[in-house]
Amino acid sequence: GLMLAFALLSAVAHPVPARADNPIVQSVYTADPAPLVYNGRAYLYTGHDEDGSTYYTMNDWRVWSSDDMVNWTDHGSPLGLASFGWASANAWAGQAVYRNGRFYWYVPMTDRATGQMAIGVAVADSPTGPFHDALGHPLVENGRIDPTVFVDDDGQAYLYWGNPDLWYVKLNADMTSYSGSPTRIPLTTAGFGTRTGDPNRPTLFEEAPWVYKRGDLYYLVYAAKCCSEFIAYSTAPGPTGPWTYRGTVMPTQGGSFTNHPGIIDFKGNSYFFYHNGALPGGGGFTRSVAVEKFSYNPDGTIPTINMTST
Ligand code: FUB
Repeated sequence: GLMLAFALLSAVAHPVPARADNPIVQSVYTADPAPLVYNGRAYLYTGHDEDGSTYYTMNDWRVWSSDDMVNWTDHGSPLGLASFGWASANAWAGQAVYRNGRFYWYVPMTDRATGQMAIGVAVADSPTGPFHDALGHPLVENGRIDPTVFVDDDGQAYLYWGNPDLWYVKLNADMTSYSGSPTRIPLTTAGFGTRTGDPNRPTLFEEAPWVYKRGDLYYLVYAAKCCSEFIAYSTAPGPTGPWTYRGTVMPTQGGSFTNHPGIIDFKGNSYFFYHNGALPGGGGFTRSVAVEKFSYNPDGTIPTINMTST
């Protein structure tokens, strides 16, 4: 195992040995995993909690990759707040996608001009960057966080975001502009389950949406019911709904009051990415990303997935 890891890592530009077990990254605190499969390799885009944080202290994003889901290569920090001239703080949860030869990474940050969160987009020619601000201003000035991006089979791309509500907009083919106005997805209890005890939040949806399609079914996986969050999901016959609540993916576990999902298929298996507080010194603001292999049930439902116990 170790010799193989070093043999693999010696072939790459920035070899930083990563242990084969969870958490995936043990050299820094990471959060908000967003996996992407490109050209037979799994890329993992994450946030970065600064050491010793007692609130969200997040200034940059990180990229990691693997060809076996065991040995991970550190690609450093090809994107940060400093990449966006308009951003002042809070490098929170994003997602990267491949389209027409380029990589687009959607990330929320505080817009210095408004003091509110807004969503920016960075672009690169390689999955590991360097990324640069595609626009020089926010893509969506929405006071919201946690963008997830999905390109449907017909080529139409959608950008969704969350907390406290849930929205989407249709991206144009250039991936850096959109058509029409953002649309609010109705948070019905049939679609997103029932939360009790918070009149402002009648459903379980909290934040961290992750949208994808498998077969004919569209999946929306998300963090439910802060705090402490669990991971839940809904499905729909189309990318804009109507959504039906399907239950729990990952129970509340792991010593971080947030969790954040990302799902891919890779080399014939399905993988669920999440975060917790499992590293030494870990907690709600010093998180670490992890991954579990899983199999869909024959009817397409997602089984309950537990964190690697620590
Ligand atoms: O990492 C900062 C925020 O915490 C993310 O945007 C949320 O999804 C939660 O994980």
